[in-house]
Amino acid sequence: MKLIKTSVLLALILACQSKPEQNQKETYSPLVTEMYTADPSAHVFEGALYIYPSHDIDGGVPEDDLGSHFAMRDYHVLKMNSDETVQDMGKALDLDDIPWAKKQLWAPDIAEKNGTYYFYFPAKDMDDIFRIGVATASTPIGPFTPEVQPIAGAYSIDPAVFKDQDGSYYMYFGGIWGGQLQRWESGRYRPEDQYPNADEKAIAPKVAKLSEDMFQFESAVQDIQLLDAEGNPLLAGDNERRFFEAAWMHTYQGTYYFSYSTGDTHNIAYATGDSPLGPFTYQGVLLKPVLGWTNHHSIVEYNGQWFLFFHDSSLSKGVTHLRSIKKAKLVHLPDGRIQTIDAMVEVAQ
Ligand code: FUB
Repeated sequence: MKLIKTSVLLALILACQSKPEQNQKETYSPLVTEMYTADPSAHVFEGALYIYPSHDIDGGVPEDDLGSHFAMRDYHVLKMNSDETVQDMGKALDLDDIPWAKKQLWAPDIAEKNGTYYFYFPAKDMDDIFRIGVATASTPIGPFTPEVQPIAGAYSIDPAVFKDQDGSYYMYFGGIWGGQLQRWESGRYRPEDQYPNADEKAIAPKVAKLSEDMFQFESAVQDIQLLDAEGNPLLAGDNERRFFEAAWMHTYQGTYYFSYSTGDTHNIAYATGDSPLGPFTYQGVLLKPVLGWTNHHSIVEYNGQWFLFFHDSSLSKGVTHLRSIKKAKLVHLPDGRIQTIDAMVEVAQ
């Protein structure tokens, strides 16, 4: 009995001491080399793992702080084979087929309900305002048929759709700077960028519950509260921790994990809470900066293993808007934290 107690105590001490840092730096390879892919949203459908990325191209648009050089025009669906290689299942949606969209098909996501696949994507409309649209298909690989109008009340970029245990679906979205979230702080679109002062509350990511038919918002758009350990909101000047873009939600052992990119400080950070609507308490960095400016990820459990999908610019030797998706094993530590991954690579020019 005493021996059992001692070993349990030892295991507890080790668990408490386990650092969220990875012990060894691993190298990760691009999963697709025939084209550039980014912003991978991974999901398991019909027992297989599918990835819904942005399809990066060189659109010849000069680089600026608004991300105009991310000039994507279509989406492809990828499927992971049993040997963990990835195959391109072909083009699933083209800009030319979306009546309301003018340019910039950025990070998408997808959800399945009753055998229909709802593909959510941001694009700039004819007035250069980012909106979020939806397209449907009867299979996970499409092709997807877009609705003629974007989702009413949805704006900015990077939709991430999460199905909760009770069958409700929530969309998380938003991105500052080129993602235009700062232009919606009054509740309506204003073309001027309005940012809070550094000592004021940071601009919040947004969440809304999806309607039964998955085509609309059932609830009003809500701010996601991101708090520090003392329960104070993260501030606009806290660039290392505040939300920038690339929201994702997953649950693990009953806890809701809201993860996101910190943008100009290039981390994928995460915060935890007890409900899909938050509030969420900041916990740390799960993916350190990668080669390239953007950092964007998804987290999925497949065949009993947790995976982090992310991208970097290693295949293009550092070109910001020509990225490639990668994957890493993600480890939830016994104390609820996530082990930090360092996937930075050096590339000879
Ligand atoms: O791919 C275009 C944009 O870059 C995404 O929407 C952002 O999250 C960033 O990855």
